[in-house]
Amino acid sequence: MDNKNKRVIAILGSTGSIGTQTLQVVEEHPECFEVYAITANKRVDELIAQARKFKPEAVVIADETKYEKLKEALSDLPIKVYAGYESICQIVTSGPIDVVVTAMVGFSGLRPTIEAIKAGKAIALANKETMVVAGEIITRLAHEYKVPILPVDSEHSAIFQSLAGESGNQIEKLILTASGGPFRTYTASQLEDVTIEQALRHPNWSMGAKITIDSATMMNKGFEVIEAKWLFGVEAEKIEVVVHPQSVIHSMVQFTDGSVKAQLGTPDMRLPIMYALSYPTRLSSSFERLDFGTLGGLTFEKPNFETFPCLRYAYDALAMGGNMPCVVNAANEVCVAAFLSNRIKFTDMSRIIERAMQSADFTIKPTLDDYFATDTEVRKMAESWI
Ligand code: MN3
Repeated sequence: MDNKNKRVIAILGSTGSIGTQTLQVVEEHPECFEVYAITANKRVDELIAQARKFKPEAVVIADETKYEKLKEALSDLPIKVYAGYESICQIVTSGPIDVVVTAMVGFSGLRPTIEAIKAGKAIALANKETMVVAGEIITRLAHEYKVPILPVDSEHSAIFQSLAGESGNQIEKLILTASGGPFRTYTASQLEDVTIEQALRHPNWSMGAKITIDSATMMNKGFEVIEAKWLFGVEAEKIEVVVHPQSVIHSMVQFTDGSVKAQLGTPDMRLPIMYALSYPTRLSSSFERLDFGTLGGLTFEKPNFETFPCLRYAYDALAMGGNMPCVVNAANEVCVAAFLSNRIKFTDMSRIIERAMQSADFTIKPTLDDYFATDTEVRKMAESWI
């Protein structure tokens, strides 16, 4: 990549963990990237600071009550200011944008991602819920509009990197590594009394609150299995999860000759973000290196599906197909928010998700509208049980 070939990017969810790290990648290589648009949900002060620093063409705040403040704070700069969810869905279609980094949280990522694909924009996919909910539609649209979906999730980036140069070669198995989260060694009864603070203390990765809780329940890994199925076209039976507490191997691919390829690195999200944005080129970075001399052992163990039932529910949902992954996602979003606001216990989350799977209307061939209806229905249902 060179100056004449700057990639023009839009970052949805620029004030979140992935969003701010994406901007750090831009700072690392200003000659390669140009920020066209940034959007945030409601963190208006952070958005103002980012806009003043990176001077994008446009900024969008989803929370319309924050519009006046944002507009006022940027009034001395030639930056277009918009508000509302609809504006986010529109801004991604802007002509100059090459890549849309989808880094917002949850189901809300679905519509802007679809709009971006239909406008022919490459997707740097950080919002895994989009793939969990509607992987079938997203992959079909990406194929139809000839749009690449570049994984930002570290496991999927590792698989993507391991597959470089392997086109045409058969995959025997994808092996997703999991840190196991803060409660890896806990028993089911110990899990009953864990606190929000404990659940938010991830051993290796620094991430947003939603995904950190998902990591603690291992729902995150379950979602990554679903994400891997759609990104790489590999059936669930061929996707294995292995717990690897050091988070040095980010995931692996086993080929039909028995050979296994892995990608290793420090647990730093800027690495997969940068690879997604510069693909197929690798850019230099000042990030920390692995030091094998001091690394010590790498260990592996089987995941515990009894203690962490959310992982099992994700496999079950994938096997059932239809709108079932959407059901699990909606129930999970409600549960994580309820846990984070101290309204339910940690172990209530999996109980409510299981109940939602048993109670929701099942549709085997959902349309996009069906996904929205399922999401609304399940949220209402799960809220009523809390
Ligand atoms: Mn991940």
